[in-house]
Amino acid sequence: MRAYYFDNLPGDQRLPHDSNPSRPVTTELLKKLKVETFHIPLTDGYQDKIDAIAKERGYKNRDVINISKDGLGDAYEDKIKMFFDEHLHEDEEIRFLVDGSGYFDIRETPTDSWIRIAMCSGDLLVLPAGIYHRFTLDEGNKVEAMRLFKDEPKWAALNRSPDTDHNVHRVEYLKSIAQVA
Ligand code: KMT
Ligand code: NI
Repeated sequence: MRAYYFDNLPGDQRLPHDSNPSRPVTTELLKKLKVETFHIPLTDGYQDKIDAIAKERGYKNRDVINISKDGLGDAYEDKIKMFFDEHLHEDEEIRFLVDGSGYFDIRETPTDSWIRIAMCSGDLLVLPAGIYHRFTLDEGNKVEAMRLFKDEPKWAALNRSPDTDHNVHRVEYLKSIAQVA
């Protein structure tokens, strides 16, 4: 897992969009934004480690999604577009990459800059409810991701709009990261 500021240049979303020189983002900054990352090597027993995290954090359900042309078939183009539309969820988004690699872009507050998180297999990412983000495959064109859910899968993506700025989960998120002066 590596994080850096997105360069904001036009071009294929699957390219790294790193800056020259790169502007790295630390796990401490991600933590301030309530974004958590873990790495669980895909060696023997990794499933037990996932189970332990899931138990500790109360993630009750899970599934695996294969994001690739083969995995998504006719839905491929639509899904790729949908994932890259800036959105929020009313619940945490928890993803563990079982195979492949891809990018999660998250919005920094208060700058509204994009931070790109480059994820490889074995990386686990927890995005808080209410954070604006998007996802894209990289040039490898394949991600197999385990999606963990706290309760019933509730994966409505709310695309960013003036309305979502007032969404209660958005407002709570902003409160949760506010600095005490
Ligand atoms: C989402 O909601 O942003 C996603 O599920 C992205 C695909 S999971 C790697
Ligand atoms: Ni999402």
